[in-house]
Amino acid sequence: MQQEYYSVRMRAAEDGAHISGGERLVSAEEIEARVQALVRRALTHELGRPDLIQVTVERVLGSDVRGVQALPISKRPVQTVEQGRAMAIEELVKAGISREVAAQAVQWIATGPGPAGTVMRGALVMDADTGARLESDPARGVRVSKIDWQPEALASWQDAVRAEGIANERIAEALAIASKVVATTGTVAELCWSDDPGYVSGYVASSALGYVRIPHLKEWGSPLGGRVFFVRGVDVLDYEKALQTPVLIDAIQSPALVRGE
Ligand code: PML
Repeated sequence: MQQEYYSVRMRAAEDGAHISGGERLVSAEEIEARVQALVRRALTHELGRPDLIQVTVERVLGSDVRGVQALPISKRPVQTVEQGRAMAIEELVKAGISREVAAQAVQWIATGPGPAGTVMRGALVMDADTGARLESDPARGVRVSKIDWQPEALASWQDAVRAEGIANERIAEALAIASKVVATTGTVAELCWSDDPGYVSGYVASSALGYVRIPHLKEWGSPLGGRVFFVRGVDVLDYEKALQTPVLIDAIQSPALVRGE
């Protein structure tokens, strides 16, 4: 019998404002545990208890699941938010994004790209050359779903990066998303930092740069964060569909961690 997977998606909100979310792609045996973990994440978020938690479980055929290698991780040693944002712009320029567009993307995330300066539930899609925003629903943005690690690949990655203190769920999830979007959707580069007030790191990713971590991209306590996907020459509806194709991260690169930057 063909192997089946299940996409498990959670989103939590309070008064219509996004609080947290999560994506998994798991076997039937893992569904209950994953749903429980995602609901716990929603109920214990530092922004408070949501008034809405939506969990969706959807079957996915194994033949539709594509395997992708995790991007290698490196880190840039910045001390301040200003240095971090300047570094993010430099890395995006290296990835082929125009400097003006890179600066505009930083500005969007820093000021809240949703209606009236709020954070968005999904990511922004920006034309890498003109900076035009392309999401079909600019209030909501786009969401990457059906993404996870194959358990053995996750264990190898955790072993490879443990000594660096980054073998945690948040970074594993962000790395899986970045690896998927650059490998399978034609995304030129991604910029992301968290909207959690207690987490100030983020990254720039591209197929040539890998996953470049930047430890300071916002001030402690700020609820403003988000993701931008930079694209070139895509049909946005096809692009949004590609973000939903099922992917398992099934291999890591050697080295998984690039030191000495
Ligand atoms: C998020 O938690 O919302 C995104 C995480 C981005 C940073 C992950 C990292 O530290 O590399």
